[in-house]
Amino acid sequence: MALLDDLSLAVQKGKAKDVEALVTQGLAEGVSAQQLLDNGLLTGMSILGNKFKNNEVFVPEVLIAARALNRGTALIKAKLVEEGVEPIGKVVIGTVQGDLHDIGKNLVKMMLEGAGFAVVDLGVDVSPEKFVAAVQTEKPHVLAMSSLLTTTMGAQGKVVEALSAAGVRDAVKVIVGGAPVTQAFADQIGADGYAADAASAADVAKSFVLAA
Ligand code: B1M
Repeated sequence: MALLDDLSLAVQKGKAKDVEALVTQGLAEGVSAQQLLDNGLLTGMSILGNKFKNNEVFVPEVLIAARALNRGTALIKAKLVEEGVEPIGKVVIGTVQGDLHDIGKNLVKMMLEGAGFAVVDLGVDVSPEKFVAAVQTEKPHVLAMSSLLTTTMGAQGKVVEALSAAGVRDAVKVIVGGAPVTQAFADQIGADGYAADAASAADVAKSFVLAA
């Protein structure tokens, strides 16, 4: 579909206004939010990601593209999140210390909100202390952590340890994810759940709340 190709291209070029216009147009024409996300926005980022890997583009281009992508997902979120629904539970979410990647984390947040959760977003580069403090004050059902770097995924384990040290490990279910994270890694650090993608993260969080 031409609109989805144009959307992918607009993300790659970091054209935020074009991204906004194309997403708005797509929604008005009845293109599903999922299609706009998977076949437009994320396709664009995936193509750019390969160029980044091959040193054909560099950090500034990727950063500008990420901002454009986030403008698009904000519009989609408005479509996905139902109005006036009572939250089914609360989630605290963040990207771990040392890690600035937030596109995947934002998608997980969006899916959680779409599934009816109230979400407290701590942002990126979140220290174990900050995660623990948020669990103590917000009292969420689920703590969700994202990590995109092999060098930062270990910080997820540090957060689990910090929760235990603070005596609040049993007060919350911990879900981890992000490109380098696996079920085996989640088991190794003592997380309660792992999800490979944003939609599955929402399913796992829901299963914890429904089982409680
Ligand atoms: Co970065 N980067 N980056 N980067 N970057 C990667 C991750 C990399 C794979 C690129 C590469 O070299 N091939 C590589 C990591 C290598 C590794 O560790 N294995 C890398 C690197 C090396 C770096 C720097 C070190 C580069 C440098 O400075 N030399 C640097 C680190 C900065 C830091 O964090 N301290 C860096 C910087 C950046 C930018 C700032 C430029 C930018 C981030 C902008 C932003 O996020 N606002 C950026 C980007 C955009 C990427 C790529 C291109 C795209 C990542 C992305 O957003 N994907 C990425 C290459 C790639 O993936 N092709 C790359 C789309 C997103 C939807 O996917 O986040 O995986 P993802 O989320 C998925 C799942 O993982 C899952 O759900 C989502 C899909 O539904 N998921 C969860 C995520 N979190 C979850 C949590 C859950 C459950 C599921 O439960 C709680």
